[in-house]
Amino acid sequence: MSSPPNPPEAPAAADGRRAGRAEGRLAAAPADTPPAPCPTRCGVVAVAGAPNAGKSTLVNALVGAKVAIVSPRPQTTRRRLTGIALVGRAQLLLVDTPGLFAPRRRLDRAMRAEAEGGIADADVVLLVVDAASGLGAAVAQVLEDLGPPTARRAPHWLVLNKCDLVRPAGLLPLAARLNARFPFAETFMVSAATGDGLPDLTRRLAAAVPEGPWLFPEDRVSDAATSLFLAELTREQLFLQLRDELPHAAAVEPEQVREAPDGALTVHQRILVERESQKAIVVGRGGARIRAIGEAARREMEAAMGVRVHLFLTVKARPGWAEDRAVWRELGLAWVD
Ligand SMILES: Nc1nc2c(ncn2[C@@H]2O[C@H](COP(=O)(O)OP(=O)(O)OP(=O)(O)O)[C@@H](O)[C@H]2O)c(=O)[nH]1
Ligand SMILES: [Mg+2]
Repeated sequence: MSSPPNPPEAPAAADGRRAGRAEGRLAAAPADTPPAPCPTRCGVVAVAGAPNAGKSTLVNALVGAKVAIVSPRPQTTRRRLTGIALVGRAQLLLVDTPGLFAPRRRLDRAMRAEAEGGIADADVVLLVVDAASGLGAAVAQVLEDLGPPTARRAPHWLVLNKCDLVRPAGLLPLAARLNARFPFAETFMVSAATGDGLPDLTRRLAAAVPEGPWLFPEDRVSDAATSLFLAELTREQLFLQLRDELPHAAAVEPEQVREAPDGALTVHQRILVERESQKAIVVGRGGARIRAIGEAARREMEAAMGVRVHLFLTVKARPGWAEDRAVWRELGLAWVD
């Protein structure tokens, strides 16, 4: 198995930056040969697909740092997030999108609008399909929603993910069935979890994005504000530690992040749920559950930021938070009517 192209040797720092990216990228040319023109490239790569296909895992693997939260449950990602990868002279802006599914709530509609916006703005669209689940109803719906390819639209590439979970013999027939439904320009077989197949994918992406200046400083790994990223890490624990519909009924408000002179962060966040009964579950007996959530989230924060973190969580039952514009602003969500 090969490793991801940007090994996570340099973790994301406090403001979504990464250290030590530039060294050793361009070998110095001998003095008597004129330097060959080597323009930079920069482009937007939308990472789209059905819920739970492994889109966020793929973005993290390509960036080489954890920028997006991941869970075994569908509908983990709620808003668009750009992870930034450097491949040689190319800057890839990898837009992680919420999974495409039939919306019911306003929040679902917002997630879908975020995903569609990400696809519309892209230079290349990666359609991620869980190879272990295959061509089920959710993927069929996504393919139908894509509609016919047109000359104006960005090329769509099929990425069969989770190939570590399936027998290789099953992959080609699955790829053929998917290509019969939509004429993908390219097909890749990868495992975002093991990194298998990713070096080839990144090389091809780097060649496919247009020439142009980089849009972000080279040490950035994501476009997210630190406070929102830290709130996402707590929300990830809600998805990992709570059952049934509760994670979908919850949000994490990033109330305050303060940095001490020694770099340590004091983070205050508020978990919002819909009902008092849900609040009781999140808090747990004697506060055991909220302590476990806070402990795990704090460890993730310290790993991502490389500094000590003091995390203070409160839980509030706020009926109708998902219909409240002011709360959406706090959460960094774009309101949809
Ligand atoms: N075995 C295996 N598991 C994977 C792979 N990629 C992702 N997963 C797992 O699949 C689950 C879903 O991954 P996510 O990255 O959260 O999926 P997503 O497409 O972003 O999901 P939504 O945001 O809910 O749409 C997690 O449990 C991941 O660990 C892979 O290549 N192999
Ligand atoms: Mg996701």
